Formats: sequence, C-alpha cells, structure tokens
Amino acid sequence: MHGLRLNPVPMKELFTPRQVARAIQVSESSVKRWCDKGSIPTQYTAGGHRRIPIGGLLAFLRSNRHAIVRPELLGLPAATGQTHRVIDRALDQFTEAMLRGDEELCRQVILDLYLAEHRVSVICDQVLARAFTELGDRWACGTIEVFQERRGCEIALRLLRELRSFLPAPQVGWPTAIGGTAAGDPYLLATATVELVLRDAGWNAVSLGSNLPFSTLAAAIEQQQPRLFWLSVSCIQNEDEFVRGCNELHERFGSQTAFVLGGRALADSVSCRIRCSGFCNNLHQLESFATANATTIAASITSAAPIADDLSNAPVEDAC
Ligand code: B12
Repeated sequence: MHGLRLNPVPMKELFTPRQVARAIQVSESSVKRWCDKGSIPTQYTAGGHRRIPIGGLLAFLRSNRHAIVRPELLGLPAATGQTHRVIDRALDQFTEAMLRGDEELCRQVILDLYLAEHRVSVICDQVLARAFTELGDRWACGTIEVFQERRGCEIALRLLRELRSFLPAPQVGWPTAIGGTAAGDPYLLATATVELVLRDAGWNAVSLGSNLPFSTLAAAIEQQQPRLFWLSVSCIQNEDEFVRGCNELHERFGSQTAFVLGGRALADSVSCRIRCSGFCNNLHQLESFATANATTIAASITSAAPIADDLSNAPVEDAC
C-alpha cells in the first residue's frame, strides 16, 4: 500500500507479527492477515518472514483507532495509546514535563496526539511551538533556568526525529523540498517541524539545518533542484543583507522552485521587500499549501503572496 520505499527500515528496527499481536492483544494470524492484505506495511526477511516497521504499524493503529495494550513491547512509553488527549491539556502536560526534563512523558503526550489522529502540523503548531513560547516567556521573566530551556530543545529535537521515523518514508515520485535557516539564525526546531509537516504531506523534504550562508543555500538548490525551498526565519542579523540574499536566490532559482518563508522574525517591514512564492505564519498554512500544490506548485506560483489557509483556490496577490 505504500508503494516503493526509498529506504527500507533496517531489520533490527522491525517487529515480528507475534510481537505486534502481543502488544495490541489480537491473534498472530490477524496480524499476518493484515500484513498480507497490505493494511500493515510489511518487509520480508531473506527467508520470507514478515517484519513490521513501527511507523507503518502506528499509521495502521491510528487510522483504525486500535488500542495499544502493551506499548512497552514496541519500545513505546508505558501508557501510550491509552489516554485520549485534547490539545490544551496536552499542551499543559507537555510544557510542565519539558520543564522537569521528563522526556518519557513528553514522548507519550506527543505519541498519544499522533495516535489520536491529530495532524503533525497541529501537534507542532499547537503543542510544541506554544510550549516553547511559554518556556521563552518564563526564561525572560527569570522563573526558569537556561538549562531547562536548552534541555527542552534537546528533548524536542529527539521527539521530532522519532516522529519523522514513524512517517512513511518518501517514495519515488514525491516532489523534493529543502530548506533551513540563514546565517546568524541558530534556531533548529522550527525548520525541523517544517520538514516533518512537508513529509506528512507527501513531500521528500529534508531540512538542511541552521545557520546556513546564502552561498551554500544556493549550492544546495543547484544540486538538489527542489520543487520547494523554505526558509525558517527566527532572527535576522542584518536586514539588508538578509533581503538581498533572499532576493538573489529567488532571482536565480525562482522560476523552477517555489520559495516559502515563515517564522517569527518575518516582520512586515522585511517581508514586503522579499520576493518569494509565499509567507506562512504557521505549519497549518504550509500544510494546506503543500498538500494542494504537491504536483503543481512550481508552475503555479511565481509572485510573493501571504499564504491563505485554503490556498488551492486562493488568488496569488502582492504581499505588500
Ligand atoms: C529555544 C530558543 C532559543 C535557542 C534555540 C536553540 C536551537 N538550537 O534551536 C537558543 C539558545 C539558540 C536561543 C538564543 C537566543 N534567544 Co531564544 N528562544 C528560544 C525559544 C524558547 C523557542 C524557539 C523555538 O524553537 N520554538 C519552537 C518552534 C517550533 O516554534 P517557532 O519558532 O515559533 O516556529 C513556529 C512558527 O513561527 C512557524 N515557522 C517558523 N519557521 C517557519 C518556516 C516556514 C516555512 C513555515 C511555514 C512556518 C514556520 O511554525 C513553527 C511551528 O508553529 C524562543 C521563545 C519563543 N517565543 O519562540 C526564545 C526567543 C525567540 N529567544 C529570545 C532571545 C532574547 C534569545 C537570545 C538573544 C538570548 C541571549 N541573550 O542569548 C539568543 C539570540 C540568538 C540569536 N542569534 O538570535 C527571545 C526573542 C525576543 C525578541 N523579541 O526577539 C525569545 C522570544 C524568548 C523570550 N520570550 O524572550 N533561543
């Protein structure tokens, strides 16, 4: 059902039908039947035995609303899949757990949201980013230590990588997207969330990381020839240089590659000087845009516009 995978999951990270059956408390033959029907993505050993990657299994359990009775057998936090999480409660729990450095609870909250079929964009916009806003505010007021913020970032990065490993691997034919942050911008989390949301929307997306000079961003676009390039903008060292760098990239590659910018440092005074395909305030907007335009994006967008929630029919207008 998932077609040709570019990267099969290494055999040691796979579960047997028996392990899965015990974790979700169904018969082993049911699991095997789901494998053979293609409902659960399955890999096969050289000897023809079924092996199940956790990502595909979670996607199956998620869409079938199947409980995980013994999550620990799948390497998941003990109570995963047993609590119905609503976003606001999840946000409070996640924030407090992050401040305490309770990584297992953070992991459980995020996995529960994922299993409860919340979109990755919603998890990142409504829980992760809001938790970090709270963290930043408390840091600014001096009520938490710097190490709590740094530790929170480490936890969040590990969780995002784990969530990434659960999403279906990019398949042949998915459009390519790359992006990151420009020189002087050390913020890693936002660009990692953009990558995740685009992957969830069927893009072969790769974040290049943070602090990237425009010359190397140009080299990356030249080599990879992506259909979409994103820049996450959390701080700008020098506005004029930043605007010039963006516009030079767009001038050079904008006819083949859609340019999407987002992030807290994109004030109107900056964005109205930048030529790109669109600006997003959040990942939900990006997701609508990327889903609607997965096949036509490069051809359809050539002038700067704020990205509307439903872009598929939205006219492309001037941003300023
Ligand atoms: C973590 C953090 C850091 C870490 C980052 C570590 C890392 N490796 O990433 C480090 C330690 C580097 C750092 C440093 C500093 N920080 Co800081 N930091 C934060 C904090 C707490 C979280 C930022 C974050 O990652 N959030 C999580 C991500 C997922 O959310 P997000 O960035 O909001 O992104 C969302 C949207 O903007 C959007 N988005 C973002 N990019 C894109 C791109 C696209 C294409 C799309 C579609 C969407 C999109 O989607 C995301 C999800 O919803 C913020 C607090 C805050 N309010 O954000 C302060 C904050 C930004 N930092 C602040 C400050 C003051 C600093 C320092 C100056 C502190 C110091 N004295 O050294 C330095 C400056 C560093 C620099 N060169 O600019 C202030 C900025 C105040 C201001 N008005 O500018 C803040 C707001 C804290 C506060 N409340 O005062 N910081």
